[in-house]
Amino acid sequence: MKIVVIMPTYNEKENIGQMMEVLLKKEFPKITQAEMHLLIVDDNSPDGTGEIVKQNLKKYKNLHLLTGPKKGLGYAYIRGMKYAMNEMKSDAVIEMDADFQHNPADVKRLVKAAKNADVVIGARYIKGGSVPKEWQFYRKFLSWFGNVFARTVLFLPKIHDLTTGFRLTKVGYLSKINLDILYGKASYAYKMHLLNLLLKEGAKVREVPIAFLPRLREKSKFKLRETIDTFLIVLRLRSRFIKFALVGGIGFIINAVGLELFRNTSLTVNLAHLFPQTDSMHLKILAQPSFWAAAVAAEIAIFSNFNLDNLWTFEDVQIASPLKYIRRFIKFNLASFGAIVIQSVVIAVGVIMFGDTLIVRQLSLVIAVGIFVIPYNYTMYNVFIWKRWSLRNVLAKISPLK
Ligand SMILES: Nc1nc2c(ncn2[C@@H]2O[C@H](COP(=O)(O)OP(=O)(O)OP(=O)(O)O)[C@@H](O)[C@H]2O)c(=O)[nH]1
Ligand SMILES: [Mg+2]
Repeated sequence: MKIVVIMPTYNEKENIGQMMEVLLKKEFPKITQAEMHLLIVDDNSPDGTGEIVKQNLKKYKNLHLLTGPKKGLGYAYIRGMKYAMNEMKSDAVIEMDADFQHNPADVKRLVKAAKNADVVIGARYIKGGSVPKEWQFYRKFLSWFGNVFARTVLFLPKIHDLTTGFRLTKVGYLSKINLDILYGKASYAYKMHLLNLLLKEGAKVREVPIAFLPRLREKSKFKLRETIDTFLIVLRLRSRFIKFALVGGIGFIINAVGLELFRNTSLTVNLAHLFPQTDSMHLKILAQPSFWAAAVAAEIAIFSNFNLDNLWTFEDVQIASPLKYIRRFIKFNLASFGAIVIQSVVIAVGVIMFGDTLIVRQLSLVIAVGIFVIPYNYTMYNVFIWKRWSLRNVLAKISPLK
């Protein structure tokens, strides 16, 4: 197996000499299961980083240099990846920083983990991993929050570090990706999109804990703007989910207003009176007018959601024929029935425990929808109504969580 460590540099003259020496003389020889190469992608650094590398090309046969104009980190990596795949015929590439924030000794651990994985992530947010303790609170928080945000929005609960710069990727999967279309090439934000596409191709991922070390020499190129880019890319990759959420938000308002409107109608009060006020929990739930008001409000919201989702959220797989429309609307109702039951039960339990007040009803509704109904609905819509996902893949994603 031939593995190329791709290392972009911009003004790293204080680091690059030592980095080449540590990797090429000390660490690479320890790796026996692969033929290791170092490819430095220097964007014509004005401080002469490229010159330092050039002087060493003769000394090390597995050292390579690509130079070019400065366009941004992603562009540099993509140039390096194409070169490693097409010219060097590598079997895997490793993305790594030149400033010793990635410990050269960890390369060996990534290579070892690649034995039974297509992508190996040097993860900071798992047991044994860390970020620099020198970092200011805001940077620690942004990095941590960015990951939690991306994991939630992209629904990748099993992966703990989506934004790390230290990764190994097998060419078998990398070559399937059109690198030119990646978002965020001007910074490290491209990493989010790349990993997302690799996962869609079915790449098997393993995480290895790494300590992300403090930068000791030379200047940081960290820009807040690039972190914001990463957030925006996460949202862009989830535009369907955002539409779903907006449609759901409209449904939520219909729900909330409906709950109050229908609570005192003769319909819901009479329905509630059909059931005696007893100590039995089941009957007690049905004896609440709010239970029935919530159910009626939910049905109206369902009708609105179905139509808005069909016309907008799932526009690309829209249900057009009238017969199918009716069949799927019935199915949509069946799927939503679960949501109504969840919601009504949570609200009734809340009302019984804390009293039938506006605050209790509305808070119960927020909890019911926020925690249970949203993930349930999105899965149901994609699997059973608009049929974009297979049930098997969904189950594989959520269980068993390791
Ligand atoms: N070729 C190339 N390399 C770059 C560019 N920007 C950053 N790099 C390199 O990419 C790596 C990561 O950049 P850093 O400045 O360390 O970014 P960071 O790790 O987020 O920030 P610090 O924690 O402050 O170091 C380093 O090896 C840089 O030299 C660029 O535009 N072109
Ligand atoms: Mg750095």
